[in-house]
Amino acid sequence: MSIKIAVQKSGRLNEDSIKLLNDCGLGIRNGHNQLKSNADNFPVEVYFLRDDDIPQYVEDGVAHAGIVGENVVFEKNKAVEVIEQLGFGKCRLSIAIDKNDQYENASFLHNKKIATSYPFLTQQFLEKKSINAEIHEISGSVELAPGIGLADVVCDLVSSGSTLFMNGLHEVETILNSQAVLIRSKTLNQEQHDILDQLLFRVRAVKRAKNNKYVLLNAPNESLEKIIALLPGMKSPTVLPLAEKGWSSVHTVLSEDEFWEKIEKLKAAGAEGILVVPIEKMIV
Ligand code: PRT
Ligand code: ZN
Repeated sequence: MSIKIAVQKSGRLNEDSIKLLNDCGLGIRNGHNQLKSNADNFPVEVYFLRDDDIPQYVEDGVAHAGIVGENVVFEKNKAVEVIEQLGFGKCRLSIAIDKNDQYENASFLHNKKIATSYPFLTQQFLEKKSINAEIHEISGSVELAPGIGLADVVCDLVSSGSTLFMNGLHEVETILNSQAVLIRSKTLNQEQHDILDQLLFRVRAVKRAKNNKYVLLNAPNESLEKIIALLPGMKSPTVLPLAEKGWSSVHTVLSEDEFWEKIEKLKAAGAEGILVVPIEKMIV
């Protein structure tokens, strides 16, 4: 018994998806020229597909799980379960208009022609705002549509914003914030469910590790109390005596979000020789 997981064959999510599976210990080789690859150490077959097709395969149970952008999952609106956000492939689906136009609210879009590859999500947004507009579906290079007279505005994915900028457009409204997610079929039997749960456990350990750093520092014993009060640790920080009398080494785990702020405070409290080390897996 094994499960099938669909990932993007080539494109923006391909590398990070395979890296995540490999960080989970699966031993997958890249599938640029192949349809599938078997994991070395885990009962999983990885299928390489166009990202747009992944929700349908997972709905049908042809693939038991998949890695795909939330933007695609919600646009395709298939009966699949989103079970984990994966922290890569971050972007947003936004409305953008000519940089010289003024935008106060969504009523600007009344009777406009909107070019997009996301007709379902765009329509949903327009309905929520009670706007009547014409949606013109195109499959690529949406940002060119206003310039060639195909549409007045666009609804497209944005990450840095430079594509919009280079085409004389500015972003006025975000419809959806998106990142890659793990999706699951609703047709799994108990055994498939259990295999996917094991994988999910590993995915969470890898994600947690990526968001945390192992920190070691030296401190004079009289500063210890102040320093320990600043530190969370997995349970509480480890404190070990140094060979030099009156000094200790303190070990702890800090999350990426609070990292720089905490380091400043630790230095101010008397910490020296601070080492920061990446964590490979983190099981709590
Ligand atoms: O061949 P296949 O159908 O599998 O791939 P694809 O061409 O449909 O998708 P691909 O590889 O371009 O993107 C896959 C997924 O990556 C998307 O569905 C999103 O979930 C995610 N993602 C993250 C992005 C971006 N960032 C992104 N910036 N997808 C597309 N873009 C495009 C956007 O469409 C626009 O053309 O990049 C341009 C904007 O980028 P900035 O940085 O200039 O704002
Ligand atoms: Zn696609």
